Amino acid sequence: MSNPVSYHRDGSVLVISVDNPPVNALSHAVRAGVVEALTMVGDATAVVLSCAGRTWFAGADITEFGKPPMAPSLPDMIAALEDCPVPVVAAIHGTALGGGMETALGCDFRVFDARAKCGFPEVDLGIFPGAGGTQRTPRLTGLGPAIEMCVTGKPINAQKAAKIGLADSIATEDVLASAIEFARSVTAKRRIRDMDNPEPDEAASETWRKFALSRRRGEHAPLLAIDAVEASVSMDIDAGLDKERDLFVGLITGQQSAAMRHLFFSERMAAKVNGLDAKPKPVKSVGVVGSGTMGGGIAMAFANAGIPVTLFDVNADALSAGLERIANLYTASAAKGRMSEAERVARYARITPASGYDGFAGCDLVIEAVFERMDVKKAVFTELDAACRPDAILATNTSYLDVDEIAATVSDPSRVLGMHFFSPANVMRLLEIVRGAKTSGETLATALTVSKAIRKVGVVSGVCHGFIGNRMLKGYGREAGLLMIEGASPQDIDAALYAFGMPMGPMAMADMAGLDIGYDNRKSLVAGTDYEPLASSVQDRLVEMGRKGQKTGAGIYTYEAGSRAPVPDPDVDAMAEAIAKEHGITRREIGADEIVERCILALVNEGAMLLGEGIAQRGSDIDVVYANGYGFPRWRGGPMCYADSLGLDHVLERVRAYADGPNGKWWAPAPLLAQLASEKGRLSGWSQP
Ligand code: 3H9
Repeated sequence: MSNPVSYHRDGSVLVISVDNPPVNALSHAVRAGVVEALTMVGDATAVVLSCAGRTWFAGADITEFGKPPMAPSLPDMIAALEDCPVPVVAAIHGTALGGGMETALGCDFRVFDARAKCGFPEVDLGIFPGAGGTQRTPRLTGLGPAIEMCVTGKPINAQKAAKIGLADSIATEDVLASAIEFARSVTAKRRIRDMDNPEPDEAASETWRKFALSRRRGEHAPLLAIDAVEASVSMDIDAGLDKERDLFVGLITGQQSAAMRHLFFSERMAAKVNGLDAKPKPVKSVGVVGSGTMGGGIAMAFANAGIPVTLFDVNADALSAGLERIANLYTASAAKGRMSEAERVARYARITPASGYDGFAGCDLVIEAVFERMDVKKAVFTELDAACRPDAILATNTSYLDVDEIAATVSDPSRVLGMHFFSPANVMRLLEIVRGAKTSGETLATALTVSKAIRKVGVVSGVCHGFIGNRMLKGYGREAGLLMIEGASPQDIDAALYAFGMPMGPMAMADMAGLDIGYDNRKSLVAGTDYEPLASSVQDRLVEMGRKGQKTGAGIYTYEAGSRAPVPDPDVDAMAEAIAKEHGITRREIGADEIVERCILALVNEGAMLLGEGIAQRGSDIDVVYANGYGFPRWRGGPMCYADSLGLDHVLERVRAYADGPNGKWWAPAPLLAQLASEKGRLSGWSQP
């Protein structure tokens, strides 16, 4: 491999350039090259460190984590920058992230391109800055901003970086030329390690601890990041760096970081489909049929990404209401400072209402988001077939229905596929891309590219009832429903799964979604074959009483007017008790461990089942679906990764035990689970041969 580091003199300045595509990760060759280049200072009066390509260093090389360390380490390289006898200036463009930002802090000065950003996203990998970021940042910014950056992981722009002391200058023209100019003007080094300790800031520590405990619940890294940054107040820099390293090593060798790194790579891998070499078609304008919550959210997702949208609804009043809802959402976002006024106006202006299907005549892609009923969907696709260009891609947003049956209604089914968004579609990152039997490679490749363009994580699924996510959820909901009959209260079930790390338990979730959705969906299924009727018996009775969940003020829980806080209802416990009696079931105390085990292993077994059937391409794709669409705790890596962490032998043994139990017919072990358990394989690492 050619050396990614080169250097040349620009007058009195030594310019070191790094070129390690795609994101200039600080791999071993880069670190070694920079250390070596720094020995070439000679009679130079200053050094400029710069990167080629699209960005400054995007961080340590994550692919090296978990492998034996190779000197020089990142801290060694940063020490070499600090020890350089002349001032070193960082010329930052793109994103200076993680170890990349720490490298910049090892330099004496930082010149930012006006569009550059910097941040510490390590927390999303289950770690925190481990190459001095927790000690050097607060010496420049004070404690609060340093903690905020480490705990939220959110990058800040160059202007904010200048405001809090991280950027010394902002270049409006060429950043390298500006940095060289800057380097000529500096006369002395200004190492952060020689600066005073920051002042304590108890209020900031307290605020961000609270934030970490609620918004990053269950994660170790954010709280330890606060401990590390706080150490900068009282410890000298070397003692602080030692403390940072000790805590960092504990995190990077732990299960949480392994799980979050697994998701990092899995999310990028999901976009790659085995054997797909077709080129995507350009998508410059999109149509959406149906202006309800889902259709509106989909329209916003495209408008937010700069893609013009035509929105149509057969019901003119619904269309006006949908547009008004979109306008209100944009106004609320702008009021909260999430977008500028100009941006609000521009995004809304990208959505054009249409008065008929002929409004889609110029669209490259049209997405149907109407009522979840096969006859309605088919009627829409027949209209689309007549109104759209023959090469336009037609997508259905169905969550359960057979995409092949829908595709059969159009003259060329190769241009049909499912694009299953998650609500709210303008916010949720997951997009299930459902490949029908006749979907062409070009259609699939286009949907994957569109997914990235609208900043979603696209995961490809085959056709089956509920695709990857909702099909697996069936087992999870089934066990929750059965546990309620067997003796666990709804609040016990929700508390156990919340403690496991889910954002809310299945009972509260069912109430939020509306109990009637499952009820209606079950009508087209066969009780006892497709689903376990006992598991939904309480919910069925509730729906028949008009208790459909939050929207009717009562479901499994009751809700005070205007509140979303679930209030346990003894009538529901009594109902579960009565049903148990009718079925001759003796109710018993059920602990949190059993609740979690049954609900989560039901997910795992179903996941292994659909991997074996070829519905999902890889185990890691399933993890991506669950982490991005269903709130599965990222620090557990997704259900497949979690099963691997338990050990597949153990998982199989427990699944077999449930298969021998009273609801055993639903627990037949997935053949792939049995196979991988015997081969000492991993579900999260498995992919279709
Ligand atoms: C760290 O720095 C620890 C230190 O504090 C302490 C150390 C002692 N390493 O995302 P993209 C690959 S931890 C290796 O699609 P984009 C990525 O897998 C690090 N590879 O591009 C993909 O590969 P492929 C802290 C990396 O334009 C390709 O680059 N830093 C790394 O949408 C393109 O990636 C971070 O967490 C890496 N660090 O977004 C930043 N980063 O093509 C992580 C990327 O084979 N990176 N790759 O699938 C990012 O957030 C985004 O990649 C970035 C570009 C915003 C930079």
